[in-house]
Amino acid sequence: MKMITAIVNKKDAAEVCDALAEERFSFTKMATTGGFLKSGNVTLLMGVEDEKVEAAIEIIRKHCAQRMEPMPSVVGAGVPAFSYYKAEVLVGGATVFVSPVERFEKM
Ligand code: 2BA
Repeated sequence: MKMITAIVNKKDAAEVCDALAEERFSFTKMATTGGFLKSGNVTLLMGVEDEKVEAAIEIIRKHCAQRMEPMPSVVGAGVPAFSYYKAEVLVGGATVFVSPVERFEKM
């Protein structure tokens, strides 16, 4: 079994979750915040059998779009505004980590 941790744009989250549920994947949806843009995104935790990992990733890939997002003028404490030379960043489609699961139990 693997744990898929998928960080998706909140604009794509509903569609991704519907598509995963339709294919009977189990997942936990968490409201998260990107460290750089400090705007909301959604993180999905999915315990997935090894042979279904690629299918899950394909669903995520299919439903997550790349988009340009505006950068805040100040991105951290003490950091001066620099949006005048880079006003937008390319975000997504999704950021996906696949990790081994040592043990899985439901009780
Ligand atoms: P954020 O941290 O808000 O980052 C949003 C986008 O800003 C990133 O898109 C990337 O294009 C840009 N960005 C991030 N850090 C940057 C930096 N230090 N300098 C310049 N540009 C930077 P994505 O790469 O598609 O990431 C989307 C979201 O996925 C991120 O939101 C973060 O929540 C998560 N993420 C991405 N890579 C990660 C990683 N290695 N570990 C944990 N979370 C990650």
